[in-house]
Amino acid sequence: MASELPPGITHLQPLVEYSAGGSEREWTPFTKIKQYTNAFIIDKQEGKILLGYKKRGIGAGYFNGFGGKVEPGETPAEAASRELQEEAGIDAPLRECGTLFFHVPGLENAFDIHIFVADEYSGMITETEEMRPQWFSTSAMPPTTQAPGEPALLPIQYDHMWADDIHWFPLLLANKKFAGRADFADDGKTLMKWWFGSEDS
Ligand code: 8OG
Repeated sequence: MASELPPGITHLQPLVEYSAGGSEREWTPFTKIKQYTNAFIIDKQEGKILLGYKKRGIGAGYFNGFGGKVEPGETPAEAASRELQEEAGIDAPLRECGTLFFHVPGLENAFDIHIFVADEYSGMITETEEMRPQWFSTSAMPPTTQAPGEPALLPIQYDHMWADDIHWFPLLLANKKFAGRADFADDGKTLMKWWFGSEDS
């Protein structure tokens, strides 16, 4: 069953609601939209996902995928590849798997974030001025066996991520196509209202 989409979501395929909250509130009006990207590497065989600890800018102190603004003349896919190279030093066959429409009152622009994923990469993962890359386990429990000398991978640290991420990461990890919206409070941290859906249930 298709749900009515929050304003700002332009997903073409029908979406089935996956997670929603703050339904007693209205969606915050916005005037302008800026395009952003966010890219994740998921190694299914080893059960791990590459995130980066953001050292500066919007979302500093959070773990996140690698991404940023789509520059004039770029497609979102081109911007995602550029940002992945700039922030983590790697290339990957990224495919778009979702969109996150993100709004903080007081900010002129709402964010239309194109989410990309790849299950392989080339190059050497490198810490940059903006991001410190780190692998996390994709299972809720840390793996019980590791290669000798390798530290155990932590599970995904949702309490050190944007507050909406816990509501759509399961769709990303399950390889689903998804779209959603998250509205934050003036503090830019407190999640007030959200809706996420995927193409199939
Ligand atoms: O250029 P800069 O790195 O500052 O761009 C901000 C990045 O943060 C961009 O990749 C989009 C991403 N981002 C938000 N909001 C949210 C959110 O709620 N969840 C996640 N995972 N990423 C977000 O701007």
